[in-house]
Amino acid sequence: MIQLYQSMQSVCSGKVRLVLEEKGAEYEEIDINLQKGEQFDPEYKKLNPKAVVPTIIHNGKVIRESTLMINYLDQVFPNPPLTPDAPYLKFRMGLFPKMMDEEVHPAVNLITYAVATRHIRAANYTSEELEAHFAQTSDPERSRRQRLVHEQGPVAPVFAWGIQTMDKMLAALDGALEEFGGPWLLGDQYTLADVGVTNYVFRLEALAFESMWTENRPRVTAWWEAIKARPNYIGVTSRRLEPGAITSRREYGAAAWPYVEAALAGEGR
Ligand SMILES: N[C@@H](CCC(=O)N[C@@H](CS)C(=O)NCC(=O)O)C(=O)O
Repeated sequence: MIQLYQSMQSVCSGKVRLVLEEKGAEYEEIDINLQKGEQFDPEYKKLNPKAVVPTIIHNGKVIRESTLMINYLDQVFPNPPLTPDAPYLKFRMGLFPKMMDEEVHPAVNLITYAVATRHIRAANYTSEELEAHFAQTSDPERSRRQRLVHEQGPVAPVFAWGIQTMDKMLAALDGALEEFGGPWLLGDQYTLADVGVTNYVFRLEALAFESMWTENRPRVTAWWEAIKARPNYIGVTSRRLEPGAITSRREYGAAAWPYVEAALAGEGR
């Protein structure tokens, strides 16, 4: 049995659940409440010194970093395989997590914070508690940006960068679907490339930003419908939380949509 330290709405935890569901592996979810700062608990930091989720324990070993983790799980549970055999496809698969880890993950954090999290935090925390939260982060640059969008919301120029980065990700999905002919990003085989991007697209949908692909990217629209129809899609959130249950973010997202349109039109570039 695998222990998965996670948060139901975290994109990185979602990647891991998608793989565990695809493999039919048994796992126990242990929630780390990120809003309450449980990731900074000294006991948890012994498992994950960066104070982030997810972390898994498998056969007494601690495994962290979601991209490395899903590769590990694909080897530990070989069926169905989620890595192509052909070297070129393996290389193409690797470009996706590189883009997610380096560009898309910081962008999605920022967008979510600017659109929704700031309202949730403002309603539930005193200014002293918020200050304490910003102060204890393990990544000062991320904290600086969060503080900025906490104060300014989607008006902050960095929000446009976040949206343009997500648009670049959607263009990369579209490019792969065109090159390999679908239905999955690398063609016939559903792979870790599909797994690794699913939660980022899910987040855009949870913020009611799906027009970013439904309006002009029919290949991405068809891929996304196929992704949602897969049995492992239950892992995108958690078996305990239906994907459709995340509705409050859509209201916040609808209010922010004019800023998304402005960013897509090139303002703030
Ligand atoms: N590189 C790490 C990133 C993990 C990460 O950023 N996790 C977020 C949730 S998606 C988190 O725990 N954030 C808590 C915080 O920043 O305080 C991975 O892929 O596992």
